Amino acid sequence: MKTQNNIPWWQKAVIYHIYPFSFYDSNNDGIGDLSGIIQRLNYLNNRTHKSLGVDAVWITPVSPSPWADYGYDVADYTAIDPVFGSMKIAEKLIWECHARNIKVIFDFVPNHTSSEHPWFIESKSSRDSQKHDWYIWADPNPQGGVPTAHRSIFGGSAWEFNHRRGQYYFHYFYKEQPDLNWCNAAVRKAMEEALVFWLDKGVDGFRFDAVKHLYEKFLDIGRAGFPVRTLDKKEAHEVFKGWRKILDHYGGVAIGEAWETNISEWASYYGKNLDEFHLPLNFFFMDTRWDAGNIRRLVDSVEAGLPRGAWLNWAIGNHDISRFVSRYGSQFVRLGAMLLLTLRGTPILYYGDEIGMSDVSIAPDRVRDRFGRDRARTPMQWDESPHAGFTQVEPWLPVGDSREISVVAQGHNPDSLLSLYKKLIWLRKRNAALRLGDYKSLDTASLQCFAYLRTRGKKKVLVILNFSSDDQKPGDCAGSGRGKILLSTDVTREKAEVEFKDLILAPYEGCIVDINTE
Ligand code: TEU
Ligand code: CA
Repeated sequence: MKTQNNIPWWQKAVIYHIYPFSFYDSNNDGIGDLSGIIQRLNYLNNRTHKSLGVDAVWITPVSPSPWADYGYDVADYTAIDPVFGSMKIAEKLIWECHARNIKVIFDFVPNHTSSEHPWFIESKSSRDSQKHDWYIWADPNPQGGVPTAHRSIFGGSAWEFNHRRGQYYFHYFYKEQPDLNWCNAAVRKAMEEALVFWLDKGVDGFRFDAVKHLYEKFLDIGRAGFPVRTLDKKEAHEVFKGWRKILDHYGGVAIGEAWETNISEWASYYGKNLDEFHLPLNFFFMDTRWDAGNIRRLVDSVEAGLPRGAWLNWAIGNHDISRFVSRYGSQFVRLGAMLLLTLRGTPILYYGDEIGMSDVSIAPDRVRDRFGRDRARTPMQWDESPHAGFTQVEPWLPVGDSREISVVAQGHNPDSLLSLYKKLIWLRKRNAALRLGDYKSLDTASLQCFAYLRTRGKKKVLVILNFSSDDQKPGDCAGSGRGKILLSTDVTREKAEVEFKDLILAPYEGCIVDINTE
């Protein structure tokens, strides 16, 4: 068996996903910033059980951007947007994180730049410009009009006309996000240089945005819909391998964002020889039925589809979709926490989910994102003061009700969701079976329960989750008669020895049970 020391840090980590606009505003301009993140690092991990205990932060883009897509339209890959801080503050952030054993993962947006990036400004200036082929340009079709009928995921045509060139450029996302031409070696090289720039600053990895769109194939003019993705294209895999080599050289993690619903397609991002992404993001919990049978089937099939030798990751929310509580209902919020933090694979926790933040409705005059994603990007609710302690001025997006849903309110309460998250994270940290053990699902007497074993050497931990609104008896599912309760979603439950046949789970209760096999 591998010793723990050979296991890369990102397999042992819990990652915390920060939307920087909304984490903490240090200078009272209504927008979160890097100094704000620094000021709140002790909340994330001060090396004691009083803090959340996360091991890494993934911060969505903080480079200069006109914010057509809130940072995902990058105008300079090797600088920091002044609203978020400066290069000096970014360096300080990296230093302060490392001082607390927190790794730093940046977001990297390779598929497209901002339409205000100097590369695009040069590219659109003329058909003879030096960067004329850095983006995807096409002539109007012979009848005039768009080259093909392809659509942008955000609505409308994927083609935008440019008068100077008398040509169209392609944008899979907003028209302010022209797609780079990845067939061009100069583009590939410029992007690699940007990666190395941040790695040399001490960044520990990247979450590579929208990687399934790097290359596309355009079908006939008349064909509507989205361009065909060309994952089967050798070039895409070569690019992923190139990034992976760079990351491996620095000991960093390469996380790939490809929102796949098909397990074998998702698995293909690991690479045939496990030489592409370390962690292709897992979206299988984002839009599914939240019941025991379905969740078990899903976890079992993702486990089965994982290439041998690869490592999983799990998440229950992100900045592109409705909050977990609003998607599945608040009754599942503790169960979701326990599931996320007891499965095999790196958990990725979206800021605010640890206190159960829900979607905030956005009045029409406050809308920021044209695609309707603001509701899950609202300011972190620190306390119950006027702007939830996030800022002292009107924040960039409205805040939710922070009377009960806040870090301070829940921090004082040992029964709160936040306290449960802390317990789960610290338990996972000290329990090798939970952190690294094998996974095996079990049949339970009640179909409303999902139970699984996590095993590492002699250490065995049983997790049982009751997805129903009634008491349930999971029965003798673990094949062993008894165990000791380590943690329940009802944190007041006595940490006693239990006979499995007698164990009764309350509605929506989950339990982690230590099984001593010695
Ligand atoms: O998202 C890519 C992506 O898959 C989205 O189009 C997703 O389908 C949509 O947001 C669902 O609501 C990434 C980022 O996460 C997203 O915030 C960016 O807008 C997008 O890339 C473009 O950079
Ligand atoms: Ca600010």
